[in-house]
Amino acid sequence: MTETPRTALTIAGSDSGGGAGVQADLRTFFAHGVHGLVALTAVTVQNSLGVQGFTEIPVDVVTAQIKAVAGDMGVNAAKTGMLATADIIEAVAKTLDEVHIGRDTDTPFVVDPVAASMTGHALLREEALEAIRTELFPRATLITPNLDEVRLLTGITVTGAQTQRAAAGALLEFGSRWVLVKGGHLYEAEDCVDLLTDGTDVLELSGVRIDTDNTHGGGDTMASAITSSLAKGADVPTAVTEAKQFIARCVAEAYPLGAGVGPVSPFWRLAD
Ligand code: PXL
Repeated sequence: MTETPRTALTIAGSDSGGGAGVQADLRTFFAHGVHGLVALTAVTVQNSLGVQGFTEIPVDVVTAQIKAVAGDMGVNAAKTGMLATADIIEAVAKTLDEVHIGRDTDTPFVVDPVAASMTGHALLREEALEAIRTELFPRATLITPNLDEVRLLTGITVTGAQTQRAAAGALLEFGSRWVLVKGGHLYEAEDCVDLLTDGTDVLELSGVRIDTDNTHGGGDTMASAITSSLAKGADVPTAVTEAKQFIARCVAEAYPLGAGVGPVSPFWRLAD
């Protein structure tokens, strides 16, 4: 009989274009040999040119999905992406406590604090930022904001190594065990440095900047690659290091699709 694989749960929104959101998470979990479980929070209408709108899933349906899979199949690691509203965030936080997922349990929990699409379309109602800070961060094993999200969450504009450290310190105060401040577009034409810290250990993870216009789903793919490694039992520094190597290839092999921004691609992992 075939062995049951490790499982990872994504609590996130659907991208009709298939490159971000739960679609990015599922293809990343699959590429890691991890069985993906889904609690859908919202349905976005979008293509390569941008997000045209979204509608959220009723709160009780979101929490019922989490309880259904956690109770029967078991969850080895979980992540959140687009959560859309404060009501969904508060209900997800409460449900995660009930099913024993989060920083003080045996099941790691990654929070990717998705606030907007790359094209600037809001994916979170405004009042929900505070709920992310107070309800989700204290339950998180790791949070993975990009520089725009860092600015929204802390008011700090990261312009270099020093402000990146200051932002990491400010974010840790919200209560996650670890924070990864992704350097992203900070160092034009130079290596891109991500800062990972739990307040004691500080790791600077540098990666080569890859020149591509097709970066849709990059943040989601990074967070779900980390979640995949955590589901397989890696510790946080190992999971983030492995995910950085994974995402570098996904960005290098991103493909054009549609007239706008194409998706990063985990397909390389499956090639013979
Ligand atoms: O990449 C952030 C993101 C997350 N989730 C959904 C999205 C996007 C970006 O477009 O559509 C559903």
